[in-house]
Formats: sequence, structure tokens, C-alpha cells
Amino acid sequence: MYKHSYASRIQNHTNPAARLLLEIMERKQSNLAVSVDVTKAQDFLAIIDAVGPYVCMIKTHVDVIEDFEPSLVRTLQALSAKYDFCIFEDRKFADIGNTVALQYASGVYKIAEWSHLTNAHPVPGPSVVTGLKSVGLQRGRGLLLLAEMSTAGALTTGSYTEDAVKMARANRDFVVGFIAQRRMESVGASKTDDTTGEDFLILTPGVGLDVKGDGMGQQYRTPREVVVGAGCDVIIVGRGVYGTDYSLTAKIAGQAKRYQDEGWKAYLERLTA
Ligand code: 5IU
Repeated sequence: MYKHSYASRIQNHTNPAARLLLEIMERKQSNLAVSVDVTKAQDFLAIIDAVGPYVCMIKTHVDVIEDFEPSLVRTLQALSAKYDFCIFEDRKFADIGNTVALQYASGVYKIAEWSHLTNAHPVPGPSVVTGLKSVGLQRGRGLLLLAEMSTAGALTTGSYTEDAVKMARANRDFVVGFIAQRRMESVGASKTDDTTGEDFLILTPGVGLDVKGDGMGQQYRTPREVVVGAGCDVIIVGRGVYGTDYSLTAKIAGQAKRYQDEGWKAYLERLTA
């Protein structure tokens, strides 16, 4: 059982984005990230405004927003300051170093300017980290590697996951953790998670309380299964929080509170188990 508290782990990280996330989690007593995958800027902002008090992080896919304008990220940043949450653009970079550096810094979205954390597939090898780091490190940004996916039949297994952990170990100033389904410290190590002395942030999608899947390959586990059973740090919840009617903001806020409570209760159970 991984028993280190979020607060005690701040000192294990030099990366400002990792430290900020752990500080917010402790301050707000929340390990909930809400993933806001909607296509209209108005819905996007309304959902964030509703869930803001309950989350440590908002996860975005800005490229699905049809009426995206640069001003949207300024508003997002203002909400991040108002409600005290980190921003994580779930971009899943996966190209050669030079290209991902351009995609991260430039184009329509200029992700490095506003997203505290982003992520990358390890498939290109260490150069994907080198490319992103050349842009993000100086801005105090952090990277998560996709070590495992939540979908049925995902290819992110075995030596692929092990190599992702090796890539992270070689870049601890910038790679702060993983998108994964379990703790990663003991992967490729001879010790258990608790004794390796390493500290990776484990952010985990595929979390839901009411359904087990979405008919499109997604697989859900409960906050307790993820946080207590698998030792993960942040639960990422999308449709389980915002449902299908985005105008029901009171209901969305209620769901966010429900997942915040479940996630935190599970964390306290892990600490004291
Ligand atoms: N996401 C996953 N599984 C993964 C990875 C990312 O679900 O393995 I990597 C993303 C996709 C979506 C969010 O943006 O997390 C989950 O949304 P729902 O809770 O609505 O399924």
C-alpha cells in the first residue's frame, strides 16, 4: 500500500507544475481531475465554472472545441486562478522531437503558454521527451508519459510500459509521472513501490461510479479501486461528472462534489489502511 501523503511528497519534486498540483490537492482536499470533452466554448466554460471548487485539475482537449479562440485560454487561466486548479492539456504528443516542440509551442493552441502539464506517448522513444522539454522546462511545465491506457485491448503493456518508466527516470526534472492504471515506481525495479525512494504522480482515467464502460472500449473502475486498490494519485473523470446535458450545472457541480468526496475518502483509507 502506497502510504505517502500528498503534502509529504511535495519535497520529492523539483518541477514547479508537480509541486503546484500536490499543493492544490492538499489545500482543496481533492484528487479529482475533471476531463472536459465538449465542443462548444460556452459549455466548456460553464462546466469548469460548475466543477471548479471541487477539482485539483481540469483536463482539456482544446482541439475538439469548434469555436476556439485564443481568448478562451485566457478565460481558462482566469478560472484556474479563481478556483485554484492546474490545467492539463491531454495532447498526447507522439512525433519526432522537432515536430512535438513545434506542436507544443506554436500553432493555434500554443499549449506550452497555458497548460501546466501535458502528456506524450513514449512510442517515438526518448526524443519525444527531449523535444517537449526544450520548450516546457524553461516555462516551468511538466510532462506525463502515457505508460498505460484504460481502453480494452490497449497495446501499452509489458516492455512498452517498462521503457516508458525508463524514459521518465532519465528526465526527472521534466517528466513528473504517468498516465497509468497503477503505481509505476516498482516497474523495472527490484524493490516495492514504497521503498524505491522514487515518486511519480499517477493520473488515472477510466473512472466512473455508475457504469462499467461506454460501448466504445472505455473501461471504468471506481475511485476506491483506483486510489486504494491500484495506488493511483489523481482520478480523471469526464462523462461521469458532466453527463449529457451541459445546462444542468447544479447537477454537474453535485456530481463533482460526489467524486471529490469518494476520491478523498479513498485516499484517506489508503493512508490509514
Ligand atoms: N483518456 C482515457 N483513457 C486513457 C487515456 C486518456 O479515458 O487511457 I491515456 C481520456 C479520454 C477522455 C478522458 O478525455 O480521459 C476520459 O473521459 P470519460 O471519463 O468521459 O470516459
